[in-house]
Amino acid sequence: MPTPIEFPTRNDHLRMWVTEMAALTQPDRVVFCDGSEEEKKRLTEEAVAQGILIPLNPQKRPGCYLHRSNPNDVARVEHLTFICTANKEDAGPTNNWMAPSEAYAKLGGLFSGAMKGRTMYVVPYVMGPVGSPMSKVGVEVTDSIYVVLNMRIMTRMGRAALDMLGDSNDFNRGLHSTGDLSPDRRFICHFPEDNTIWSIGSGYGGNVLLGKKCLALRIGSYLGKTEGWMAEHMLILGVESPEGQTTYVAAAFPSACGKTNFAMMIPPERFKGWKVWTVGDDIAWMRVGPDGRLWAINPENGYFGVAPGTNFASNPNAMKTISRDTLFTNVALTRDGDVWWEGMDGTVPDELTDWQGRPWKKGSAEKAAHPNARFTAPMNNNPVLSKLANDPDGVPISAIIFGGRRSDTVPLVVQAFSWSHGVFLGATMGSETTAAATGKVGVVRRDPMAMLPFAGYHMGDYFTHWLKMQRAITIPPKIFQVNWFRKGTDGKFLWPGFGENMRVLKWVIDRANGRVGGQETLLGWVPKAGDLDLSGLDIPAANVDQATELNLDEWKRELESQESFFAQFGDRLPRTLEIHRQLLLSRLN
Ligand code: OXD
Ligand code: MN
Repeated sequence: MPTPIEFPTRNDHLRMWVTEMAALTQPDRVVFCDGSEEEKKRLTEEAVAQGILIPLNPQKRPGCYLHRSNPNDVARVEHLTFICTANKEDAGPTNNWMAPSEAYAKLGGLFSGAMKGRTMYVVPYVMGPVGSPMSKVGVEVTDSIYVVLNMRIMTRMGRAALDMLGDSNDFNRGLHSTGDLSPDRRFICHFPEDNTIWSIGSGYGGNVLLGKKCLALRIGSYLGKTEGWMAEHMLILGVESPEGQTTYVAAAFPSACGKTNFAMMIPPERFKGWKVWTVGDDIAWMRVGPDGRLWAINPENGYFGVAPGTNFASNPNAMKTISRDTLFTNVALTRDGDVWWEGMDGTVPDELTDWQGRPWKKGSAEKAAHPNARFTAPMNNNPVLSKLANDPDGVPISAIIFGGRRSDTVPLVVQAFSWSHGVFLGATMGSETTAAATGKVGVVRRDPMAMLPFAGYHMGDYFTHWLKMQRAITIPPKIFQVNWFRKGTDGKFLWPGFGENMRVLKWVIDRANGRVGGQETLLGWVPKAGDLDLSGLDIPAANVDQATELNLDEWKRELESQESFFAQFGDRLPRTLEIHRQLLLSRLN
């Protein structure tokens, strides 16, 4: 007989739903999480005892633990991710769709009795600062201690969430079980019309930390469309000038384009007195304020970042952030109980334990850390955390940047002529696949606003929502497109990237504040000669010329590729976007 549920809340909607989920999954016991330190200690000890977490060397990494996931469960699974709207068309051509009745029945079968012999944890959480009118409450029930401990870092979790919810029925209902971890029985289903998420068969972050991609982006984007706000796959940062004026920027880059690095950037020597402050590194929720500007909050409370490639050169602030109280997933373990991954500072250790727990020797053909190994770290550890990161009002956004990974065609920086032209730039964003992913290098995968895997409804309607927002935003942010990844004929990057991106960011905020001129081109406004501060930059001037040049042949091909991308949206593609494509075509001709 399972023990009766002890409810720390009088909210009948929540009590009823938890009772239903327990009846379905049949756990041995149900535990409501309160978010306390005592609870963290208890669950961590339990996770260590069960081998779910391995304590790291407390001198080197105080409060840090290593988790190894099942080797078949190491990344988001887009092919097993579904948008379950009553109408198939509402999910659009870029999402997998399942009818809600079919999804509830199919996953219901898998969830039935799935928590037998296990504990069901009920995790109430807030996405966004507690009490902010922009924040949302979710409740995730899960049978994974790893999920609970990660949600503790990534969200404001426990008592505060129950207090914020009060008697309301307005919360996201998230059901998760690791099931048997079989990829054949793994599904991540979103029911935007019910504000519900069901995830089974995975223990990996993006599939199971339901506040992040599932609620903050897929369900969030749907709520945003319905309620008149925007949920975007964007970092948020503030750039402070030596005079103390801070300008806030939101930026969308596809996964693995260095968003976390950009969000925590340290300006180079040349920019003495300038500071970059992080508000968020992955997701922005944006609403129009009473002043007609767009205001953004970061709904998250921590960073779920990719470890490999992170080091004191690429991101010193991230290295400091993960020095304590961090959970590492699928990294390698050193002999003295520290973590290691490809691209870490210093020499490669002679011997390690690899991400699967196997002995590893220097020179081995296999990677010691999984390429998608992660750290989960509290945002408060970040030495450059913005003092407004917890502000319920958020920050006013002056510029929006769309970036991608393109070895040709797209210049270093361009400013859109208008909001709708900016939406066109975002909608046609693309990134090149790597050899590892497709076997063919340089194939452009269109990833509009970096939202292709994350828009919870029809992408054509999503573009329309972006265009409609203009009516409400009386002081719209300026929109820019950037590309740090253009290559020369020798196949080498033309632009040094990392901290040097501050030079481009400086032009962006100067433009946003109306402090600098620009030069009009076919594509948009670009920096006038001399306006991009290149002093002290140790690369040939010819590189910058190539990184900023506009190649007409490349652009003709680009526009053809955009045409076939747009075609799939049929009559849900807003005409405005096709008109922008045609206008550019006629300018080119
Ligand atoms: C992420 C992603 O994990 O975009 O943030 O894949
Ligand atoms: Mn992301």
